[in-house]
Order: sequence, then C-alpha cells, then structure tokens
Amino acid sequence: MQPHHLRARALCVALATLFTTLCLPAQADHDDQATQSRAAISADGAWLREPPPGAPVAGAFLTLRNAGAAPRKIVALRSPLAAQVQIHEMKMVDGQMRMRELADPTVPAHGQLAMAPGGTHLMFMGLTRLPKAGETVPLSIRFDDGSQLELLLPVRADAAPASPPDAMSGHHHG
Ligand SMILES: [Cu+2]
Repeated sequence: MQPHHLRARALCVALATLFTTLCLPAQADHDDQATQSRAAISADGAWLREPPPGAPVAGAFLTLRNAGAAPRKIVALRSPLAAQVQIHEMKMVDGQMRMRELADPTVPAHGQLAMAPGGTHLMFMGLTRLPKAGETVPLSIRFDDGSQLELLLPVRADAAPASPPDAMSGHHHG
C-alpha cells in the first residue's frame, strides 16, 4: 500500500505545481513583474535599460532570490530580443572599469544574486531590434535543476544617470 500512497502524493504535488503555473501569468499582467514557474528562484526589480539608437547591446537588471537550500546555477539565458544574453561583472583593471562574462553565475542557497547599474548586470547582445521604453521584453532563465524562470522585463529610459560618466556606457568587452 505504501507505494500507492506515495504515488497519490506525487500527483497532488504535480497538480499544485500546475495550478500555480497556470495562475501566475494573470497576476503578472497586473504588476508586470516576473512570471515564474516551479523554480525556488524568484526575481524582482527587473528592468531593461532603453538603449540609445544604434546600440548593439542593452543592459538589464534584476535580483534573483533563492528560497531553496541548494545553490542554483544559471545554465542558459534566452530572449527573442537578442542573439545572446550574458551575465557580466564589472572589474577594475588598470584603473579602468571593464566588464566580462561572469563565470558560473550562481544564486546562493537562501541568498540572492543582485544585478544593478554599475555592477553585475545582464547584457543583451546582438539586439534583433531596438526596445523602447514602455514595452516589455521576455527573458527566460534556465537553472541547473532544469527549472526555468520566465520573466517580462519592462523597458525604462535611464532617467537620471546616477554616476556620470556611467561605467556601463564604456562597454569594454573581453
Ligand atoms: Cu556588459
């Protein structure tokens, strides 16, 4: 009898997960925040900086929080807006702020991975078109446990550059 019980419980969990997944998009329409699936990871404060005309890249920012007891590694980032999406970190090299791809981006257990202007950020590279302030851009983040986060990033103009000259405008890659 024991295996039977276990199976029934597993089904319950599966249905609960499905229900949550089905419910969330409606909510997302209201607050244009993250739509998330079964991951223990959630995202907030997500936005994409409206790039200047002709820019090949756009920066985006968000905070990923991990409610789980295991660290979650990001294994893939995808958006219809860009040929490639990477996570970059800022490093001071020879007195110059440079950015480079973050190796093994991970959201620590019961911790967070914060991305904000001037620091670690998402870089949309090879833009397929120029996003405009007011629209939203889809981004999907896949983790090493197979879970996936589907986000809609509002595009915002960078109203007040906090620290001119903004390190982001340099865009030194490599
Ligand atoms: Cu970058």
